[in-house]
Amino acid sequence: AGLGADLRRAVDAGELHMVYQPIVELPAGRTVAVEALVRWRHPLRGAVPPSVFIPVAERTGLIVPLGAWILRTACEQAVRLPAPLTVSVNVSARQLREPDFIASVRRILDETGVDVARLSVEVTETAVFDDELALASVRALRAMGLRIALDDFGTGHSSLGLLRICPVDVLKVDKSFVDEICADGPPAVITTALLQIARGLRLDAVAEGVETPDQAERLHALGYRYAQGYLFSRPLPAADLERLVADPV
Ligand code: G
Ligand code: G
Ligand code: MN
Ligand code: NA
Repeated sequence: AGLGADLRRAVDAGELHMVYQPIVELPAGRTVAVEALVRWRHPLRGAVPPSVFIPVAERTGLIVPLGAWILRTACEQAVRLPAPLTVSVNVSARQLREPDFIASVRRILDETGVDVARLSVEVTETAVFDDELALASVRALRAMGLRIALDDFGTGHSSLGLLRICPVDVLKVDKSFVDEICADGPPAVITTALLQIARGLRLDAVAEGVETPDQAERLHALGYRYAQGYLFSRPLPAADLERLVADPV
């Protein structure tokens, strides 16, 4: 069977689970938030990465029930984490365009009893670019009290004009820019510029994909306050995350 049919079966069979990657405050590395990321352990294929199955789910429309399951699971996790830790959930373009999306979010918030202040959604520039339906959903989420993060910032259909029409609280600066940073390398022109934009607009900036102490030091020196990446932690299963935040090292 194709991946689409397999994925439909997998959702029902409980083969999917969520992992959570810490977003930390520099320089100490205290966890202030987590990003929820979905994982699929296929009984035969092994681990299928979301970069493979999320596009399939978007194409087939399965992202709608899958996205609802992801949001519900992340909300249940947020309830179990100590305040003021927030949970950030990726939402795809297809979900944002679904007429029922906002009603479904409302239902999940009600049923899980999560405080909306503990919840962010991550959307890409491309998802909201030139799409009034998607923009309306983002505005509705913001009006409900969720924080909005622009994911992979700088790599999509970038238009700085988007920052004027789309409500945003957090810029997530893409790993590809962070990769260019090293202590004795050329000046980090794009990461510097993106931080200035965030500051000017009073947004938080998160540097993504930080892998080396060198990058973390340089980001801190540039003025970055928040970072995420394998240097601090891989995405963790719920139990490991709960241990980490209960007993920080
Ligand atoms: O976790 P990983 O780095 O393998 O994710 C690869 C891609 O899949 C990223 O672009 C990420 O945003 C996306 N992704 C991971 N988890 C989710 C999810 O729960 N929902 C959606 N819509 N995308 C996700
Ligand atoms: O597109 P999005 O930013 O949502 O994707 C996040 C993805 O990046 C997650 O799948 C996560 O596994 C991956 N990721 C997080 N930190 C690092 C890192 O330090 N290095 C690499 N290569 N990938 C990372
Ligand atoms: Mn993300
Ligand atoms: Na990203």
